[in-house]
Amino acid sequence: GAAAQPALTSRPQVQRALLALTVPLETLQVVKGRMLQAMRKGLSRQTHAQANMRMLPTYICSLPDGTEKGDLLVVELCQSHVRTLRVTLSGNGNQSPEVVYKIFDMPGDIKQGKGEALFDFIAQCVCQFLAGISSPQQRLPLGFVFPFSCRQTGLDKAELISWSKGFSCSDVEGKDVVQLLQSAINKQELCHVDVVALMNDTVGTMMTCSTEGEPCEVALVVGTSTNSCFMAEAQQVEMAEKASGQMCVNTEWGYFGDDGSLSDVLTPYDQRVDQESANPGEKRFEKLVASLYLGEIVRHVLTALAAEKALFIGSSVAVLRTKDVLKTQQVLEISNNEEGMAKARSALEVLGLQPSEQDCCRVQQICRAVVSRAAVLCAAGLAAILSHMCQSRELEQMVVNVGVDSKLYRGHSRFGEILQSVTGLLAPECKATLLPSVDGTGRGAAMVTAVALRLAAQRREVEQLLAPLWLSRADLERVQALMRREMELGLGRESNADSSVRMLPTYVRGTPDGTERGEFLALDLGGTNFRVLVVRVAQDGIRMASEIYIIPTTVMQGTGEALFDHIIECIVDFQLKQNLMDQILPLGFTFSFPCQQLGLDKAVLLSWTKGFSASGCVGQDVVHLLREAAQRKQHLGLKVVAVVNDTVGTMMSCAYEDPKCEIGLIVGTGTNACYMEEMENVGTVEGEQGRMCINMEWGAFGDNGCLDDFFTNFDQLVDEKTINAGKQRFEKLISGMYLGEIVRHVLLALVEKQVLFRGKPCPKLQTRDIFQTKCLSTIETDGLALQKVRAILQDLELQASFEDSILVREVCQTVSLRAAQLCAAGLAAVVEKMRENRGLAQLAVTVGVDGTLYKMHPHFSQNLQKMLQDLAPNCTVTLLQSEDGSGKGAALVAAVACREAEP
Ligand code: 0WK
Ligand code: BGC
Repeated sequence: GAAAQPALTSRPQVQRALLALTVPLETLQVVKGRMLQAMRKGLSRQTHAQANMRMLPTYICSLPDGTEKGDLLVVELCQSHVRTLRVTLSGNGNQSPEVVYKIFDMPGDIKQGKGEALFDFIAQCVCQFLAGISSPQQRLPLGFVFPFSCRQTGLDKAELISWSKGFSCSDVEGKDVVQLLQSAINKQELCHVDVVALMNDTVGTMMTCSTEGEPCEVALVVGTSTNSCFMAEAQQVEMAEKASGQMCVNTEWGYFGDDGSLSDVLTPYDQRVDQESANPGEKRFEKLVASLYLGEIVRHVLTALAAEKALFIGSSVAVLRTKDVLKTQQVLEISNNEEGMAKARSALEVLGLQPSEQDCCRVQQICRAVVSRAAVLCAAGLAAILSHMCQSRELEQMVVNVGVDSKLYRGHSRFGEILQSVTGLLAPECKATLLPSVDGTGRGAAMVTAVALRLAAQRREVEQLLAPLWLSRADLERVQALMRREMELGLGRESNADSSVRMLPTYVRGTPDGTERGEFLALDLGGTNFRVLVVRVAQDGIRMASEIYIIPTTVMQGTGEALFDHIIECIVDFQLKQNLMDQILPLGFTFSFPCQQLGLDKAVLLSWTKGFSASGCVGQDVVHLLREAAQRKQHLGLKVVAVVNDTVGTMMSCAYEDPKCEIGLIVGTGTNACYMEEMENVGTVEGEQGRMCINMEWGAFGDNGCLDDFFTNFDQLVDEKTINAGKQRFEKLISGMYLGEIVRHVLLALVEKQVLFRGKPCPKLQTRDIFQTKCLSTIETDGLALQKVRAILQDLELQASFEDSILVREVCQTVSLRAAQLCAAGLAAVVEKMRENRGLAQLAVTVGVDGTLYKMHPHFSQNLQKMLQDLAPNCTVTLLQSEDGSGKGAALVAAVACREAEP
């Protein structure tokens, strides 16, 4: 390879120069490592300001999906000209859109003139271009390719940070360039153009190289200057505050090394190039790889070697002191294999250096070394980007396409080969395909503009569709007031029947006082799992052992006899396992369905909920049904002393830890709440003294139509398909059994509106209950890489793009937030009533909470707490998560029942 050559021909000076220009692999590894650090520094909010690599957000969050269609205008501001294009996208994959373009050379001085003059010139180009082509009168969207570092706050809001590449127009830095161009265009009367997107040239390249099947997620520009961009995980782009999805980041890697982190690569030749540049000390990486400088580097090497009498012996080398006397184009041609030597001779002769054969050979070696160094340093930069992407996507391996817009790449085949192979060496976990962009950034810019329009249109569709699920403060205050009214009606002896919230007395008159003692069996039926427990309540606390048993759907929806027989079988199995066959322990039965309690151990089932519908139970005393089953099974050891609702069991369990706990809340498969009400307010039970726990059965809130304004068509669709349509309407807005179904119907509607899964119908999405609440919780987990959301959807046979994954996450967030806020409105009504009951200005109360949705969902509890605080500011509510389920509570109620039963 190149290295071999020198030994043969050169003098030590040339040898040394070539060595200095050769960056060993281990140094490249170090450079890659430093670039990774610099990238992280630029992405982090804390260190962004000091970062050399600015990692600028571009607000490009999605790649074209081939459905974009329409006429779009693009303007590219290039080194010496402005190019205007009209791109017509057909929407069928857009492989080969129709492009018309025109190039307008830029007057020499405009780059150093007034900013206004520059933008007026660009606007005139646009208008002349439009006048030249037959364009329809309607307003045309325009994408502006502006290859300078900008601080963007949106696709159409970009402030110029600093000019470069010879531009230095006044009154532009620090200003919004989109506005400057739009107002320049508005000055041109007959121009109906809206600037809807501005992008860096690297972004234009990435999009140009992206095709439907082969998205490009990284792009390099190595031309007059150099830069790169890539699709980062949005949550890592801390300056952009975009929680999820991806966002393209413009690295501005030209500035890498300005903090000295390239010191062990820079050679004295580079120092001289930098000192003579327009911006000494700045853009050190750019000055090693961009074509604006390669010629200069070679010139300084030749100057140095000539000074050491290692080259051009006998010729005056004064010419080598002239800046830019050696063009990068020449360097590329000289380093070319075939006619490189010839090029070297002619170039050096033109400079009057009468080169010897050896001189030409050495000059070629130097040119090759400089170009190769540029290529391997680019490779180190690209490898850093690829490894960063692989890490942040938590992938072992990554396959990615890289768009490359580079004269060097096009002009010098070895540049591309070196770039490809060294990147592979430095980032072996990434398989990168380099895709040269053929026609600049025009098509890509059109894609960005089209995507911007598509996203804007889609956003409008999405917001319209989701709006009914967004509850305002006023909506929630209204739900709170309606809940309060229904509670009052439910407590009234006369009005109880009109209320949808049945406010069922539980005959539990107090929370544990710590004197409870004994050993109890407990059953916990109605939640996700059926549990049988043994609970020992002693001086030093409560110990328990339990077993979970499955209730098959066929038993849940079979006969009551079969259901209760199944329960007895589980009890027997548990007693065998726990060696309890020879003891008759008092049993507390948590039965999580609406029951009319007629005593602590007598409860008549009013209706089934949550997917249960066992026959012959409604209207029956469930304790009697259990005892009958025990007889049928000759199980004589059954002594049921209490039956409680899971809300009551949960309140009692938590009250054992925190005496201020006087409310129980379940948000699981179903939802419900209970609380300690003043007996004087419980019109349906005799007695005015003390308090009694009321099982609100708020799941049925709204079954009398009082919540109809809040039901969306998605809720209607969910309710219609349940086995208890029209019932438990509040529960069906909140609880775990239904949230997934609401989400599924919203997604179906979004597919219908062509804004999800590209409108392609997904048979799997027609399947009921594919979205389990567990799945929602995972999708909404903070920081979950979008890749994982896609994977979850893939498991559901839903082919989701990143965009789709973001939208699915937003739908999940919207539906679960509504559930938490409605729950907060219900709870606010309860704590406010208790505060008024007790005539307190401020109430401090604890709520014992259980249920899979509340426990597993990443945001439910915070969203509930926040809205509860807003709706009931005079109540300090502590939400205490129940650790041991309501089985313990049932045992405590049983203990009270036993104590009361003692003579
Ligand atoms: C665990 C309690 C049980 C209650 C359940 C509700 O021990 O009584 O029914 O929580 O949550 P789910 O299992 O329905 O999510
Ligand atoms: C039942 C309540 C139960 C709640 C939570 C509702 O469906 O009607 O009795 O408390 O689910 O499990």
